Amino acid sequence: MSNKFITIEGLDGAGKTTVVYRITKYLNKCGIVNVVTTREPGGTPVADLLRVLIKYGGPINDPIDSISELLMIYTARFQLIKNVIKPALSKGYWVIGDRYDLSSQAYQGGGRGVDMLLLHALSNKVTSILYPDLIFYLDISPELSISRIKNRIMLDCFEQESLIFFARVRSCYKKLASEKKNVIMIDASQSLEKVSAIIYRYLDWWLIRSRRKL
Ligand code: T5A
Repeated sequence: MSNKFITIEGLDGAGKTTVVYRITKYLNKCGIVNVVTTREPGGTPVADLLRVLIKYGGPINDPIDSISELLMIYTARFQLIKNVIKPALSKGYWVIGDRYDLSSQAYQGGGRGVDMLLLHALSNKVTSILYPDLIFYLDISPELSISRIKNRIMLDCFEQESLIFFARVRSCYKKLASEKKNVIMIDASQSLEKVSAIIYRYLDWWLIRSRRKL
């Protein structure tokens, strides 16, 4: 456990990308400059190719099955862990991840309803290799999620999903947040300033805790 692998989770539009940026700036302000950020799916040449397929689907005559989607997501994640996250952590860098394994459990497990045996096998494999030290789950309603993303020029497959789909994803996220260790659930319907202030407080606590363990 490095204490340096933090991931951000939540529905589309929850504010993950914004928070990853703010955490990085905050760590820099605290004198921590070696910070790598990741965004899933993606982050290596192979994972970025898969990101396009995962987000926009296959051609009309070859639509992507939900099991294939799951396998692609995990392929992308394994590439990212092996070629980016692990090497960064082993050099002593902090890694701030925009999505990680809880996303697959919430979207593919909760949203798509894929075969849970397969999902758990993949998830257990990934989390046994690397489990985040700290996870911020930004909780918003499906309605707020859709209202924050609806004006985008191009919506991906997930962003076009129904309220019911997002409700299933959220309820799975909330269940996971209550069961898993090191998950901090934050009401992300609050202003960005309030959400950031809560996260900075946790980071202060986390930094003190990490330094004591050195
Ligand atoms: N996926 C991914 C799976 O199904 N399974 C998986 O295992 C993985 C890893 C990725 C898609 O892939 C799926 C889920 C996703 O749909 P993506 O484009 O990377 O696609 O999508 P997201 O990761 O969801 O990124 P988004 O950009 O859609 O959402 P963010 O990053 O949560 O939100 P952000 O920071 O871009 O903010 C969105 C807008 O809201 C505002 C921001 O300013 C911005 O305009 N905002 C706030 N406004 C008011 N108050 C706040 N507190 C705000 N926070 C943000």
